[in-house]
Amino acid sequence: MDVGAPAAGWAVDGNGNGILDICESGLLACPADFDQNGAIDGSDLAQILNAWGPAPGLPGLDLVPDGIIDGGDLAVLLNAWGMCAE
Ligand SMILES: [Ca+2]
Ligand SMILES: [Ca+2]
Repeated sequence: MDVGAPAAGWAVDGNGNGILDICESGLLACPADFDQNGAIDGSDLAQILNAWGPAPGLPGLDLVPDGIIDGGDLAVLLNAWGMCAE
């Protein structure tokens, strides 16, 4: 297990730049805050729902990186629902 990988599913470099995606945004506590407004809310939920299904080009939205936006990704978002910890 690499340092900085809190769970196996998060240790993904989806855009291939050599930096784990979760380490890249500076919003480690809030990976599901897609619009980066400081809260996981309806607008973030809408992005998940709009992208629902196969999503090979959406590593940011694919919270459980398996190339598909599905219930697993939705669950991550819902579990983190609310204001983000800074
Ligand atoms: Ca948000
Ligand atoms: Ca997924």
